[in-house]
Amino acid sequence: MALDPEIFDTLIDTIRRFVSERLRPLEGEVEAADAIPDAIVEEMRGLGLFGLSIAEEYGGLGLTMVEECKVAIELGRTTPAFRSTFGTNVGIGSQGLVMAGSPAQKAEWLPRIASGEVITSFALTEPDVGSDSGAVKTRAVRDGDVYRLSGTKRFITNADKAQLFTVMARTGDEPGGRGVSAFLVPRDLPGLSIGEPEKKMGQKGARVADVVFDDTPVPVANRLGEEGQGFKIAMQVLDRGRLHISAVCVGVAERLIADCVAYASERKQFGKPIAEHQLIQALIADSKTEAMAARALMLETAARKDAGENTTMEAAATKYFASEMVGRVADRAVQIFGGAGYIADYGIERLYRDVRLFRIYEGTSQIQQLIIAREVLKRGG
Ligand code: COS
Repeated sequence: MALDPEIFDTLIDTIRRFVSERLRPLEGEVEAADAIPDAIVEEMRGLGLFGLSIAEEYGGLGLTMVEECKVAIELGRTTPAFRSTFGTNVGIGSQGLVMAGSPAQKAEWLPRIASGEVITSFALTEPDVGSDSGAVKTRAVRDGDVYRLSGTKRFITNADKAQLFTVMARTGDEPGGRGVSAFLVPRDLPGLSIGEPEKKMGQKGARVADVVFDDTPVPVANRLGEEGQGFKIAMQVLDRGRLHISAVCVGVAERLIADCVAYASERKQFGKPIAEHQLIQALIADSKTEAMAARALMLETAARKDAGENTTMEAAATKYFASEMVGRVADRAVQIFGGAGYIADYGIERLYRDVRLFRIYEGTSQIQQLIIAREVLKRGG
């Protein structure tokens, strides 16, 4: 159920202030340290950001998809790593549990996920399994009251901090997704280890690492849904996550456009601000038009999801357009800033590197094209 509009407006105002007054001044520091300051994580807990998508009965804010996307736009106006801090709790780390968890599983974990006491991660990708996520190799072999998990998960966001993983592992011999089940795996189980955080192109401050299972005993009570449902759970989680990512893309694009307008109004060449040159105006107009289109598409798809429609295709189309859009907007921003766009102090080259990931994670642009085409061909238009 949607929040009272006045309460929601107050939430947005508070988050907007938090982003501009607390987060934006720390962007350089986060980049240099590749870490989010603890004090900021604590403030995020206080604002309820870890529980945006979790029902109020479990201590979350219980936002609708439209509301969550509007919050994600605000968080998009700063270094994306800030959003990743609580992003797994709001999205891919918690939603398998929200969608397929038993009342006992929800009662055990959701209140602590919503408060941010527990950080969650989503463990699907493996060294040999990326886009073809039905080909998961990590095995879960039933042994009495436990499943014994063995295998390696790769590029797992927030793995270094997570106390709970939603892990997709193969329980059956059926090929593809049908043999995959989902499990809630606490960090402290024996045989579970975390690799060193990877060095990445961008999004410094958001860490990814391997999660390795070596005969890890996971209680049968921790399975999400029935055996064989894990792939579908993962796909439904991603359908939802792709909308949230699209909203972040819109936020980053709007931030970049505002930065371009400020710079172009001040920077003078040929005796006048470059904003008065029509070729610069064309770059700004293209970015604005595309950002508006992505925002409209994203909000319409979110509203359809709230209305209970199947939005697999629409979410893929939204993520495809929004992530490619913000790539073009960032590229134009570097162009408008010229030499300054290539220099670290201005922050534009940092966002240019940061946004590159949006076209890859939660499904590459090519996977989104495939999902869109399959569905359109099935529907006949
Ligand atoms: N919602 C619910 N069910 C879904 C679904 C969705 N979005 N997508 C697929 N399924 C179901 C299908 O209906 C099918 O069910 P049946 O076996 O009952 O017929 C089953 O899952 C298998 O579907 P499909 O045959 O389409 O699976 P494919 O192996 O062809 O894979 C893609 C489909 C490529 C779309 C999927 O693997 C994918 O999204 N890959 C990208 C994963 C990704 O985003 N990774 C990023 C890392 S995680 S941050």
